[in-house]
Amino acid sequence: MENTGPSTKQGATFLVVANRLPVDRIVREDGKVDWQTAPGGLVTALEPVMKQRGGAWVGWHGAPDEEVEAFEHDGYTVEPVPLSAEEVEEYYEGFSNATLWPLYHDAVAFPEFHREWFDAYERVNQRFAERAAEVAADGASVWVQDYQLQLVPRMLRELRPDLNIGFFLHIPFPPMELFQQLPWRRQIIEGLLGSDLVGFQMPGGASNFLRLVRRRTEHKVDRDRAIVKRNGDHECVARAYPISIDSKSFSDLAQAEETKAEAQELLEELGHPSMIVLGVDRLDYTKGLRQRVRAMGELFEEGKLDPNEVVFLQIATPSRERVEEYRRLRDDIDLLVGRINSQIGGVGRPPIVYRHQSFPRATLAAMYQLADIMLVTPLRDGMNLVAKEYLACHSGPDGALVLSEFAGAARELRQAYMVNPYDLDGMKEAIMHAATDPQREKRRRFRALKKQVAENDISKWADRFLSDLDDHGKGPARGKTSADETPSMHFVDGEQTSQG
Ligand code: ADQ
Repeated sequence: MENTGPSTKQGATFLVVANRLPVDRIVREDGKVDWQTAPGGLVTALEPVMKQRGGAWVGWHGAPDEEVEAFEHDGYTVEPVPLSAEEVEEYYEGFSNATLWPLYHDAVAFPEFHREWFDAYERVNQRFAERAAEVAADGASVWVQDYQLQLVPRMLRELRPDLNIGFFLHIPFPPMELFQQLPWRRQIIEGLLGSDLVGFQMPGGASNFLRLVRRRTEHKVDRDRAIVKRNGDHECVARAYPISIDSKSFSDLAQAEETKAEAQELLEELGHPSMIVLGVDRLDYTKGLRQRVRAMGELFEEGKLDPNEVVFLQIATPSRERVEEYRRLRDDIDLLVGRINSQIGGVGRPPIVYRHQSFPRATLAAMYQLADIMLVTPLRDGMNLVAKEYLACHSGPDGALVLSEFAGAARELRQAYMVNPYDLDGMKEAIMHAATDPQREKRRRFRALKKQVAENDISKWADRFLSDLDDHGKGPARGKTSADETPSMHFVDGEQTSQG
């Protein structure tokens, strides 16, 4: 991948615009200010892209009521956008995480609709658009990220019609029947239509979106694109680009001597069990933790898994703790794990080792190395990078991935042991299947899965998206080619689903 976007005096020729910067500003106990990598899938995915391409990353720095100057970081410019405490509450915790997040994830929690939250969302989106407009060079490519910023593409196009504007949604795009609940559905669709290219994790997301455009707006839809008639026509192409990870750097990390030593220490701490079952998630109700812990608890209770031999290690990163649903989930999991451990455990190590904390990437890699079975069982997930990280890091030939049908990753990782996380008995069966499958069969599945992740990494994903953006964009920095020259499908196969 060439370095297409250094910052210049005239502005950056490549920009990422995301709610959060890849680094959080933290103030240490001694008052010293420091920056540390922000957790979450978006940063894991985009940081390597940015390091390679250079340019500018526009986003919030994670601390409210604070203006921070732009600075250089890892070869690109960080452009912090300020948010007030009230905006964090209404735009971020409110509209983004208590309205859009549950609505886009099959309404697995009840979405709340408040007009003042949307007002804040609009105001903050405008601020992001203005900052991007200020720092982008003529004809630059701007890549807007995720559900917090869906109004930015249109706002940005109005400010800077010369730019190539791409948008990528990291979470599912819901079916029309659900999306239509949203009182501000028209603004969101029009916001996204400001893009030259809108990317989704799944083909179903792209078709859900185009169906809405056809039914709910006056714009024409032709195959995979909407023809938007406003301020001069433009075409907005909608396609699937399943995201991945920097596979090589994860597998190198897992192979490093320090990581292997850390894995040995961990094994010691766990008392050398004969089987380690692992879960790694942000503590989020979409990740299916309640169901997973119950399934494992029942397997221990019924004696199908021996607590002296098997340990279930569940890591949950604290997340969105000021949102009510998340606090409730945290309490539920604490209670559930406590109950199971007190009923089943002996005096030694408990059957469920639960850690509610964030770990350095090297420690996660050590855990992935050790895990005989990886449980990834979300109720709904755009992709789920943890599944791919496990496959990149686990080097033994006998790993096993138990994967929810409702994770985007299930579409590519077909050799996983698939589960419907709502079906507790089915999930227990799949876990036992993974635990008892003959070695030959396990190895066959695992080899195929590892190959998939090694061959489809994050740079392939970014290159595909950005080269399509170059093809469809209209800025003078990139030549426009005939849309018909580009193959219209970029996903693994052409199957269409109703979920995005
Ligand atoms: P997330 O919902 O954040 O991402 P996921 O894709 O699983 O979900 O990424 C989580 C990231 O956080 C992983 O890189 C993982 O290693 C890291 N992480 C998890 N637990 C951790 C811990 N205890 N300590 C440190 N790091 C931890 C959103 C969408 C996903 C989509 C991604 C990328 O919801 O569906 O895959 O964006 O598009």
